[in-house]
Amino acid sequence: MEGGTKSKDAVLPDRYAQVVIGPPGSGKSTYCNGMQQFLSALGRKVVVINLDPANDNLPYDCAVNIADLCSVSKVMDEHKLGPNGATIYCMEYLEKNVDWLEKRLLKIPIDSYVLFDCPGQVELVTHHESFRNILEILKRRTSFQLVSVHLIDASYCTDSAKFISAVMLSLNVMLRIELPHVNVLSKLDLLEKSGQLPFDLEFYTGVTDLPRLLSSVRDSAPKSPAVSSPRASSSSDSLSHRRPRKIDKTFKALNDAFCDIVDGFNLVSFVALHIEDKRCMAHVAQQVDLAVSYRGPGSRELADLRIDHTEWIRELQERYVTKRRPADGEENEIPYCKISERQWKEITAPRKR
Ligand SMILES: Nc1nc2c(ncn2[C@@H]2O[C@H](COP(=O)(O)OP(=O)(O)O)[C@@H](O)[C@H]2O)c(=O)[nH]1
Ligand SMILES: [Mg+2]
Repeated sequence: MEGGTKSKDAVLPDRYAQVVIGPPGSGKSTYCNGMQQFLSALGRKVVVINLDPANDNLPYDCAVNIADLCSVSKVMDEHKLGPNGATIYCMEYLEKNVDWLEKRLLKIPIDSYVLFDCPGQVELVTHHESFRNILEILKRRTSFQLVSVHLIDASYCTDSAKFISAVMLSLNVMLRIELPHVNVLSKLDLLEKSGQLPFDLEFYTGVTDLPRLLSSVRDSAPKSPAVSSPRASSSSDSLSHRRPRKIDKTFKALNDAFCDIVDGFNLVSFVALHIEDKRCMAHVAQQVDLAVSYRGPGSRELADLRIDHTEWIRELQERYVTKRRPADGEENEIPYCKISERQWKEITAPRKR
């Protein structure tokens, strides 16, 4: 791996690390497990660090586990807090005791490739300072070259309003976290079960035309009658039926403004992932390497994949949306990945909760 000091404070060569974030249940721990196996098969020395104090059943062996310092269950018991409060408490505690983490990170061999499995509470990234401060300290003191990988459940695509909010969240996270960044639509295989997609997959991965998505939200929204309508004022009417037109107008203006911001930045796009699909994994790994110009074991092979983006998304559309599944092993073998299709499925199979 190529190295080099970043500043006069940094004494160690660069080490590369993915900061894996995303809402609870978006697949972060499963991703860390799969990515560890995948990159190891390409020759990287991959270690996983669990920074999620709510992670009870880890699917991987981790080099450092925040649970050895604090955990959500203990904090809930000791301080009579709910799960969200306890997670925030744990992050603040980790920030105060960041030397604990630093000491352990510095023991990890220099040529390792690190995956940080992070907590799922989005507000920790979007509104709270501790998590950001911890990353800052890591960058400064341990000379990690970080890239954030933000997982969003692909089932959001089935509901235009939810997808717009997921795009806004992704943009918010990108701007707050200020790292090279890759957005991932996870659990692609579940699209089959979540019902029909209003648009093609390419529309979502490319975030190509938010205004069109917005008009689909409006078309599907129930029309609200004017407040003066005698029926609307009856006590049995639901709140949405009594929503005045003025609010609809304000809501529309707000959504328009959101879409303008996302379009204006032109920053948000997604890479699609089904954890059991090795070619998806390779594509995500390739994009993550590109984001930080990683040069190390397997990076050339991944770069050589030469995946044509449009073709690839069409193939995924067929596999996961219009359901033309390849037979086991067909089309999915990657010559340089030493894990067979069968082994890969065993490693990554979704866990029963
Ligand atoms: N079908 C399917 N399930 C997945 C995939 N990735 C993760 N899961 C499942 O989603 C659930 C939540 O995953 P987990 O990694 O614990 O999410 P986290 O809370 O973000 O760490 C688990 O039951 C996983 O097995 C995927 O690509 N497809
Ligand atoms: Mg987890």
